[in-house]
Amino acid sequence: MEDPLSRRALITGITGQDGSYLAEHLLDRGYEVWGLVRGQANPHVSRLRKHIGDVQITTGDLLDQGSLISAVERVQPDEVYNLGAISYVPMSWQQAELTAEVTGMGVLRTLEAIRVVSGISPSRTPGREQIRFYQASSSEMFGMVRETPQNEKTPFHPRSPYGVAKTYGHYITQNYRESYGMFAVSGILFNHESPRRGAEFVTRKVTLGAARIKLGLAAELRLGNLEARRDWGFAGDYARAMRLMLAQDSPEDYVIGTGTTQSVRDLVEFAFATVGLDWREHVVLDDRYTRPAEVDLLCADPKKAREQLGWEPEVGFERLVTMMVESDLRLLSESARPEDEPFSPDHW
Ligand code: NDP
Ligand code: GDR
Repeated sequence: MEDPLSRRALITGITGQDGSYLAEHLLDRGYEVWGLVRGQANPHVSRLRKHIGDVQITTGDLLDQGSLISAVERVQPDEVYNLGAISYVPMSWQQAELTAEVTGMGVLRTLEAIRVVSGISPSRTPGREQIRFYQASSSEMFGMVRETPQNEKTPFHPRSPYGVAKTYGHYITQNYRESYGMFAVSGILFNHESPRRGAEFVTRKVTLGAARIKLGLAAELRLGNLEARRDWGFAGDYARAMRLMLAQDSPEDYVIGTGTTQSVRDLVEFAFATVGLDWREHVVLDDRYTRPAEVDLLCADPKKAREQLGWEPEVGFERLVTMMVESDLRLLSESARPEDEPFSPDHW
């Protein structure tokens, strides 16, 4: 494999939470980093540029095969990380077809772009210096699980159109590896969070909610199912795992998580206690936030990643939540007027 210091990466979904952490990590390792960005004037690009100056941008959309071929042709990457998706699970019931197109078929289109640009066919397999492909698979594929913790061999039973689309993306990645000999891998990542997490996801909704209530900007926080359990880790740790998967000698899939699990109730209790509040005085249960089909319990078995990649998470649940609450208190305190608040409180 080439010297990692001279490698070039193309990241779809670079304007999202994971895209920003992965871009930082790869730049730190000496990579040249390109981001695929959709739209004429994507408002998220200025936020990305503000934090990470050295990323180069090329346009394209996971819905448009030609644009992906052009992007791969232009960038000539050594590695492609497909992080782009409709990633918010409730949205996938509201826009099930679009979710299938972006989150599912977008994977096929990205693999096809690599295959076409590399001239790969059943009779012409890739050479040693082929483009390596990472697919952002998800613990949502496990869905209704019958065994815990979950590892690479646990069967899938997705519970949302998002989970179904991710399962297609996972299998088509495996299929391109088996059909064409491509270096194509999936990281089955469990929930990972950070101060950059979108405000619609439960961790950030809770840390922003606790900070707002603490600062007198709100009185209550409305939530759905408090009993769901997740394996929550820190997004910065998970970006390291993505690169490691592409740096192996052979292409394999890996489960990435902390191996611990907490309920939404635990999350709320801890976040509110961090700012000296009793959550029971502020949290209101609201049916609008419950889902047609829930994933009750997720907990990773990251043994393979630990043993083969040497990967370990560095940030635990309490440090993660504290980091997010402190960041939100700072952001809200720095906002001069309510309309300057960093994110809208209600994404539903
Ligand atoms: P985000 O929702 O923060 O980011 C999603 C990204 O996808 C954005 O950059 C968005 O760009 C881009 N995107 C959306 N639609 C398209 C499209 N049609 N064409 C190109 N790009 C598009 O997600 P995360 O960063 O949290 O997650 C990254 C990936 O990892 C996703 O695929 C997610 O499903 C998966 N994943 C995430 C986990 C987590 O806990 N965070 C766990 C397991 C998997 P735009 O600026 O244009 O909106
Ligand atoms: P998830 O994350 O669906 O696991 O998908 P999310 O934070 O949205 O939900 C986690 C759990 O919290 C419960 N919940 C609520 N969730 C939200 N968003 N808002 C609420 O008010 C609320 N109340 C309770 C949910 O029911 C659920 O059980 C995330 C995404 O990043 C996916 O893209 C990724 O693949 C998976 O993590 C792994």
